[in-house]
Amino acid sequence: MEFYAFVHLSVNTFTDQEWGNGDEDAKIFHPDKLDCRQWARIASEAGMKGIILTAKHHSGFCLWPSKYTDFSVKNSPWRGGKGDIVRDLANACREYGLKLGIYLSPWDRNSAVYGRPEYITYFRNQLRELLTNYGDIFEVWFDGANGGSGYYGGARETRTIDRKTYYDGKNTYKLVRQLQPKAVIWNEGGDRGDLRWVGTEGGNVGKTNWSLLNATGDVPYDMLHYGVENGDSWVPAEVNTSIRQGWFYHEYEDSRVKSLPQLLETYYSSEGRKGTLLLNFPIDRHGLIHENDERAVLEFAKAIKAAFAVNLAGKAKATASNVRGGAKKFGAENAIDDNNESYWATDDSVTTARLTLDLGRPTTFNRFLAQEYIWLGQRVKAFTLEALVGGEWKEVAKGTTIGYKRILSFPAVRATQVRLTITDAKSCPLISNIGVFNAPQVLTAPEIMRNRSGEIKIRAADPESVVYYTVDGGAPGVGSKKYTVPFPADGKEEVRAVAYDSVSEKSSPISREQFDINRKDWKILGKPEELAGFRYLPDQGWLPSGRRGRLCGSRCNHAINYIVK
Ligand code: FUL
Repeated sequence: MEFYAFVHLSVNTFTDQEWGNGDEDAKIFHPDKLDCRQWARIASEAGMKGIILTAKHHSGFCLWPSKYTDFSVKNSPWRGGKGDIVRDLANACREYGLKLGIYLSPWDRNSAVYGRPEYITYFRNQLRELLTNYGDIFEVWFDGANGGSGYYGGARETRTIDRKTYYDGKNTYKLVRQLQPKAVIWNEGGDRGDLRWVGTEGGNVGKTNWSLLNATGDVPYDMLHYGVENGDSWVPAEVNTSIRQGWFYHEYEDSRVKSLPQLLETYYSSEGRKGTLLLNFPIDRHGLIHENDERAVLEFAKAIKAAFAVNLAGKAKATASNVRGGAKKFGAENAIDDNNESYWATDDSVTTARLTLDLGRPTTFNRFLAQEYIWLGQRVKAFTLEALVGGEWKEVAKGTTIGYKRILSFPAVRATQVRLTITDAKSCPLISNIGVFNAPQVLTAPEIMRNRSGEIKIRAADPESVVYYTVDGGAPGVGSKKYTVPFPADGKEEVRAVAYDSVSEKSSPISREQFDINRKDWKILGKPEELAGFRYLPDQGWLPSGRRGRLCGSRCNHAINYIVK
């Protein structure tokens, strides 16, 4: 699936909370412009392959009219209680050629029976509704957040469960297999599913990433994040993260949607490390993906498309140090034939091998992509990448696991040949695809910051961009000062900066920051008795008691927290 969407929507969208308590009034749920076709259109335009919906989050509120509870859309004013969001989304997904996935929170802060055996029956009844009434489901997501305080039918207490035994995962999974045999089950590692959590919601999985876990035993962070090299069960990593800080919509995050550089970093740290990427959109109170999120994801999709538009290895001449039985079927050229079903393979006993691509002429590139023929397992443990620059082999990158897809980024090199050396593998390597790309620089406006000691730091989104800046209010460009290291600037400053790609001769938008006198240079003016609106507390220093005034005189030894220049 590679890249697919998560959408979070529930009653707590309307209370501005990340987790609903379960005591919300269903009447607050009124996404007046809800349009699942908008979600599906955006997901499809972004190149995503499916959408997973929080059919029921921890609040217990159901986005479909479940027969088993009143706490659902049927008692909300939305569409007069006649609506069904799961149905709408199933239809929209069908229209846009996307797959539908279901998130059903095992923890239910509304249910009176949560924590008792009856709840498992309730939970499975709901699962059955979702897995029978809406067509094919590609993924079932069982959240790991489990037990705690809640409404619980009015009990308003804290309920804890033994997460290892309470849900009887084995039998719940049986139900999923029976109702949706093709669906994959995600969980946070406990009852092994088909996909695993990666131990963080930060948007990254380990650079070393094995798709294996052991079928039994605990799964600590390291196993979730890096997998288990010699594990006995196939449980690949799914990287789930949100396009904003929160999973649910909060208006105050409208201006904090992840930037292009942040999303690209997520991409290279998830899909680029053999994980799938499940990117969340918090649905807003109108029932829509906010325009800022839409803009961000489409810009991101465009940047990825541009980065991997042309495989510069596509027409190369491929040779290998060893080919299984010398057979054409396993020849090096299979790694660049644009067909993931064919692969380069070595003899059984050969676990170190080299594949060389002659690019025919000097070629500039900064990305390397490799894929193993994953149907026969994950094998590569370590590899290096070298480029023939000016007649000499130069190491440009190295990595550990490859798996389904590994992408390495490095400063652009201009070379006539490139070679992949597998230095260690669990058994003979099988490489189905290799790509060499020259990703255009990401030219977003550079970030300008000043640290506590007064130094200005400028950071371009792309480490290869050249940064030019001015401090006199003038427009920066080639010919202005070139930024190399942080520079001191204690006084009032206006810094403007631009990132520049010397190859394409393109520039980023200009960023501009105004700094006031640095804190460390703030001076104390006036005398303590002159302080208007401030109180001195011996243990806390000066605190504003309403409005700002002039502050303590320079002869005063009091600890001062608030100082006016
Ligand atoms: C977490 C939940 O607690 C969050 O609210 C969110 O649904 C996230 C995807 O999983 O564990």
